Amino acid sequence: FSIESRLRDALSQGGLSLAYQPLIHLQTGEITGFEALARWNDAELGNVPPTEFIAVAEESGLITSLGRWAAYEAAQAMSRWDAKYGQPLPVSVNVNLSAIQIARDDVESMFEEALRYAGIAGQRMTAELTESAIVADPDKARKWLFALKDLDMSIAMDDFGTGFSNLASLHTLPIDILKIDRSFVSSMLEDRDKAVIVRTILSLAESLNLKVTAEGIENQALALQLQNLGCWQGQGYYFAKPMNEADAFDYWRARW
Ligand code: G
Ligand code: G
Ligand code: MN
Ligand code: NA
Repeated sequence: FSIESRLRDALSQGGLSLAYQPLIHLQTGEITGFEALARWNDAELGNVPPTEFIAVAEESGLITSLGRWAAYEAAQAMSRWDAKYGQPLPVSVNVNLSAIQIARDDVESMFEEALRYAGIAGQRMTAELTESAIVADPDKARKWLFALKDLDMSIAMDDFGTGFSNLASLHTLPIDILKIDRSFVSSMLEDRDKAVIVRTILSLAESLNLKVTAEGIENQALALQLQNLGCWQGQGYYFAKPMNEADAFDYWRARW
């Protein structure tokens, strides 16, 4: 309860921030974008892990304002990077959506307003959602997913492989990217079963014409293996940890 009221204050007083983790094109090494990850450093509680405060936000209903804040903040960060660089950076930002947030809010107008407010093209923003967000209400999902496509946004399925997947929906809904969960990726070189799952997801994605991001790439051997398997994009501590807005810009600038 006390965490909830402190989170409410943090949301209204600018106490949250976003950290940005690079997304790397595995064949070229280029930085294609960043995943935006919420961070909360509270004066009394210290650094509260996102899994903890996201859960509190979902239980309390604060997830609607947290989600809106994240979409606006991510779009405005891009516009601040553009201003610093003098022209639009060729990168996109991935914003995470909670299934509970989606059920309660109009994410279509949220993104439309956030993009318009910051003056950012929709093609520079990707929505990350989990399978549960679709399973909960497939008809509603169809409507807002197509609405995000009308904004030129991309759609990524987060934590892919861990949830209940209706494989038909991958084909009938406008999903662009599968993010293979790091529980499969990080141990795929030692664990044959994990490697089989990763290869199966890659071949499923190829058949359905979807792009794949491998999460949890923690060393060079994994990066090379996924590159050899033809995986499109990678993310993980081997490339970079999530970093603040200024460091993310410098990271991009130094490699561009
Ligand atoms: O790196 P990390 O510990 O930041 O993230 C932990 C979890 O919190 C991840 O599953 C991530 O998707 C989730 N998360 C981080 N930021 C957000 C956010 O802005 N909105 C939602 N819904 N989830 C987030
Ligand atoms: O569920 P989601 O994919 O949004 O979660 C992203 C989370 O994964 C963040 O907490 C981020 O810090 C974490 N993460 C990113 N790269 C790695 C990695 O290489 N190894 C591990 N263990 N965690 C990672
Ligand atoms: Mn994610
Ligand atoms: Na994930």
